[in-house]
Amino acid sequence: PDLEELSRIRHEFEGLMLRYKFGIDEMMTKLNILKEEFSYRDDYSPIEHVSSRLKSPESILAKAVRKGLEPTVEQIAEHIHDVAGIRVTCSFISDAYRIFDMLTTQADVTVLRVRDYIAQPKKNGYQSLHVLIEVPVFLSQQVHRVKVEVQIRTIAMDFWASLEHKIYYKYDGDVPDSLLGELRDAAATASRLDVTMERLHDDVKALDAGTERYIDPLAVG
Ligand code: 0O2
Repeated sequence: PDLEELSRIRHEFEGLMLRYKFGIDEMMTKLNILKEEFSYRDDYSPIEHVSSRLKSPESILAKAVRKGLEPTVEQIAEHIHDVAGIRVTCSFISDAYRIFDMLTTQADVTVLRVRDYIAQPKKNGYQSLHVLIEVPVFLSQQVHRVKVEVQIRTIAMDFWASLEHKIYYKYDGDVPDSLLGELRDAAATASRLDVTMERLHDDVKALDAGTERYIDPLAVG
């Protein structure tokens, strides 16, 4: 391609990335609203932490090659689903599903795909609830429906996944068997911790329910 063609491709790609950034902005607003509402309403929020990332052009191209795609804007938009990524960490498994329900029932959110690796962990032990959604972004001339991958997981799942991710990249995907075994054990330990913490949390809630009557401040007036 000549210089003019290259500059057109570059401009088109920048436009695509900008739309994904706007998709992230929309989703971050939704999650921050929920988080602030929770901290106003209760002294406990089911959302511990929210982070976002826009996949780098290098990772997009690497994934496109892996999937055997042409590196065009159309192919990327259609087949790479995690250019815009949001990660929500929660304290408890039930909170992960609560946040999932709150997001996916919002009127402007369309659910394209759900992968529940909490109910069905991956073979390596990975747990997380993935939902691919589409959210409208209102531009001056048109409305774009932007795909955003939301990963919802507990703190324990997140702790495991970040270390596993580092190890995976360190060994370039070829992790020694002994380490894989230890990672699977660690995933089982994290999962047991999640179950125990959830039970303790339920016990405390049951105790609280016996002593307090809850009044919803946002429902008053
Ligand atoms: P990074 O560096 O986090 O961006 P798809 O092409 O969407 O049909 P894909 O991409 O395998 O298939 O989708 P899936 O299963 O929803 O996983 C996408 C993302 O989930 C990954 O993105 C990771 O962030 C996370 N993930 C999935 N499996 C694992 C795992 O075994 N360990 C860890 N640590 N994370 C996992 P990327 O692009 O692979 O990586």
